[in-house]
Amino acid sequence: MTANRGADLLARSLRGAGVKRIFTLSGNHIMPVFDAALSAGIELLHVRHEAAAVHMADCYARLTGEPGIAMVTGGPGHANAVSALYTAQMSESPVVLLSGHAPNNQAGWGAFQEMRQAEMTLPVVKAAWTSSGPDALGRDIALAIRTAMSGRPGPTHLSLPTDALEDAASASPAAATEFAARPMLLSAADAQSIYQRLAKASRPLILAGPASLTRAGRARLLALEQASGIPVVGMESPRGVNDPSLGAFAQMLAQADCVLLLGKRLDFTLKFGQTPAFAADCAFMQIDAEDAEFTRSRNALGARLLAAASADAVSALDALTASARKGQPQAGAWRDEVNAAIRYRPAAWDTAQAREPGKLHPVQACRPLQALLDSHPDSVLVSDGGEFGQWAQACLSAPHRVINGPAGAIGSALPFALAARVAQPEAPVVTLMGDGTFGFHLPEIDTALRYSLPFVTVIGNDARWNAEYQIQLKAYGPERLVGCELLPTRYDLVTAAFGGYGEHVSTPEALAPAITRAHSARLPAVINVAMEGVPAPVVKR
Ligand SMILES: Cc1ncc(C[n+]2csc(CCOP(=O)(O)OP(=O)(O)O)c2C)c(N)n1
Ligand SMILES: [Mg+2]
Repeated sequence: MTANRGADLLARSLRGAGVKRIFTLSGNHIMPVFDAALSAGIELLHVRHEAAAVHMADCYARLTGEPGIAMVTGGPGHANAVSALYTAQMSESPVVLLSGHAPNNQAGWGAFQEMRQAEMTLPVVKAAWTSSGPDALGRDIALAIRTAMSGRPGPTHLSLPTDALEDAASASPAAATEFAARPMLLSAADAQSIYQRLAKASRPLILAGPASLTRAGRARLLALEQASGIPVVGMESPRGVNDPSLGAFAQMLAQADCVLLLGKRLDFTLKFGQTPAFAADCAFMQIDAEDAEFTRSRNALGARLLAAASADAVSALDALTASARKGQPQAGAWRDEVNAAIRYRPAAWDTAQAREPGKLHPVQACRPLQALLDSHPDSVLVSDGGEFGQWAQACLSAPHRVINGPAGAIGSALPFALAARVAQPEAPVVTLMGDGTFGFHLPEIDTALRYSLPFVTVIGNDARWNAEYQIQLKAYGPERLVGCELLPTRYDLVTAAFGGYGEHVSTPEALAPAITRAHSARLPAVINVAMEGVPAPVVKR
């Protein structure tokens, strides 16, 4: 077997760029890459559904700051992976999806699983294309990674025709510099004028987007807040201004007189900048890597958009912090008020109880996990969506936090948990999701066992798709509930059947000891909590 196939060029280029692992599911088209990865020393972590591979690459990227690489087979394997790209796109996560593809020399013939893959992917990625041949693969993978990491980070896609992978390649692997993100710097003049306008305002706010909500990103947000005295708030929830993890923040947002959108899109999460979410005379400025965002904001705000400057979020944060450090921070009363609102949780939560016997209230199902999260400086909190996810995000915090993000898609949390463990081999990984959500990627328990990836999952089991049930209740009334009921399935027993650790909890006192046992088991662990299905919290003071 020749060791300089296109597949070898691809694998060596990846390894040369520091890529150590690929999240994947096998298939005919990509077997040359499996073979080449073996020689190149790249670990293949193989999963049970292609979307899970993409979700894992997404979480891995968010936690490590490295690109997350997923690889799937052509046609149906590729199609299965596409849905998960939307979560990565909306969370601004640098994922590269590599998909096998029918050979170029059979293009249009009706080849096995031939499909217009790049076109199918385009709406959910920054760039997508099909490699032209073996010698292009080094350059292609470098461009795919560089594009994913630069500007507003996000997914890219490269389709890999089988003849490109199998035919001999004569090109050298792409150099490490070809993979490196290209910074988009904020000019010192823009930084200075934007900062001065903010400093003149009475109630300024800086809003950052999902890319800034990694642990390193949050450290940058804090540095800017401390240097400027201006509140800096990151937003990554599909619930937007009503994100329960931001407490009563919406009430402060409505009082702001000058808002800087720093890599934060002016989209549905911000109610498009309109009243009553914002004061009618609130001024806006925007720093973004994508000109299309300025157009979007101008359409929504007109003359209220005072300034627009191009830069990536990291560069902008650093430049603004440098500007802020040249002067005195603002007096902190407004900042303290905003932060107190964000921390606010109703006192009634401390005594919240389920009305039905044999069930826990969501607060009771979440809060006992905080002790485990507090036990390590690198612990990871993973939360999915649905009503239970909102309670989890409102009740718990951790040094690393990974949520489903503005995509609002459910199902990613279990694959996220596995990837979190890969990224953080020692720290507790705590995952919370609803019972409906758990069903999406349940067989990844098997993957977790194969790779010895322990974590603790709490399932808030209310035996329904409660988020949608609550919509029906509110919009159509209790007589018109349809299509949202599930069974009170014992997901702990399902987990145990795979070989993982399972417990069922139906009283509040039983949860804390169950968490301790689940953590000590050093297995993928699922605590199935019988939970009352209540609406997600909307926090107001
Ligand atoms: C991929 C995807 N499918 C469907 C939805 C719509 N949806 C949002 S939350 C939800 C219910 C989730 O149920 P569960 O995981 O049990 O959590 P619960 O709301 O019951 O706490 C559904 C169906 C979605 N957001 N994403
Ligand atoms: Mg549910």
